[in-house]
Amino acid sequence: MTLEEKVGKTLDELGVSDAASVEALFNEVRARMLEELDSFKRLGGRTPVWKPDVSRPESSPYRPGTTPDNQGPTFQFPSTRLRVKWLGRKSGILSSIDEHWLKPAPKHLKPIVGRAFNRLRQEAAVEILGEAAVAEGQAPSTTAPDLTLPGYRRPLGSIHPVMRVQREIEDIFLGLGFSIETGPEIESVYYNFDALNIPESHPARDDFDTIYVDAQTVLRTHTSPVQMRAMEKYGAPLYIIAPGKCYRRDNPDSTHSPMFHQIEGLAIDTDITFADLKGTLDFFAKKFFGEKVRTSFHPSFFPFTEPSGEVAVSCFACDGQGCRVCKQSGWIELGGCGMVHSEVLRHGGIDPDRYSGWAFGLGTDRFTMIKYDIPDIQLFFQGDVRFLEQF
Ligand code: FA5
Repeated sequence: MTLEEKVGKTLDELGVSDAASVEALFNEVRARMLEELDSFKRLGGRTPVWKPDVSRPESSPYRPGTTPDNQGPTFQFPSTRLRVKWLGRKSGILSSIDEHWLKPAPKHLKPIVGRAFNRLRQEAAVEILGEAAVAEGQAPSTTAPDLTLPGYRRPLGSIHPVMRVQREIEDIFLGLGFSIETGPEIESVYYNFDALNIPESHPARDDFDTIYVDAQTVLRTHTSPVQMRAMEKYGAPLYIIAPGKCYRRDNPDSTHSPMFHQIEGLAIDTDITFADLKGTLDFFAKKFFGEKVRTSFHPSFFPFTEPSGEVAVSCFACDGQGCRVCKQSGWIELGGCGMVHSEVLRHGGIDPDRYSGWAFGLGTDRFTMIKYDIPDIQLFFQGDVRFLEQF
């Protein structure tokens, strides 16, 4: 016999005639109640279930349901089912027990059944109503929102430090008459390598270093392809900077990130010399780091510039004496530079006998680390608000 059937019979019909059997019967009811509560909680009983009222047409924005005031859409909680089943006034299990076990109980059992019934009723109220209150406390309001309440204040973000530095660099070059140019991050092998005179045998083209989308497409490994796109688009004379994201198969460490930022600079005109490059970068470094800094150029190699160099700036923190910022060297490397290779000019449709140009590529993230004395590049990409809100 199921519990539901048992509570519909009298104690006499159930053959219960002494205190021990009454106790056992109520224990069975209690165990069942706790079991149902447990599975209700385990099965996500706190999630409200949309309960549309089918008496309203589908198109109605309000499909009132079971709320007493019948206003607005409603949700039904699994807890409602549990509450009705156990505590429902008409056909709830406790009402049935009252009706069939307590009221007709023989005189000698009545006080025992009464005590057991009261205990069960109290437990049911605490367990079932308590759980229902918790569940429904998390529910969306079923009444219309109060439009007179003040709104939520959303915390405003701030400009990311790398973007702040990028804009600072852009401003300096805009002041010199350069314009800002952008290019795609998903770039063709042609623009990323071939047009820049980077031969197929070059190690940078290896898929150990470059992220290939397919055989002819890469995530650009530097901002230099924008040089070529700008040459094709505008011809000479040309004065641009090209900021943006780059991607390499570099393992993340304190100075490397697989995604990082560069700023490319390109000037093409008649009679452009290495002295123009030196003068421009020296002016830029003084504007960015302070008037006291000096610049220094060392020979280097890039397939797309000839001659090529690395530019360094005397440490703005120790004035070249050697400190933590410059790792005791007195100098800070800023990036690569050089005179645009004649072959690259030719690929861009510019006559190298008439025009010459210089180019540079700076790591914006590294600049930001130097400027704000940030020890780990990873901090830029972890989205930790405690770090970001300091800028
Ligand atoms: C280049 O990418 C050249 N295209 C720069 C250039 C442009 C030279 C024009 C000449 C003319 P390089 O691989 O050295 O060069 O990168 C330039 C800067 O990007 C580095 O100095 C460094 O600051 C930054 N960089 C490179 N790889 C990473 C990385 N994984 N994480 C963070 N910054 C990086």
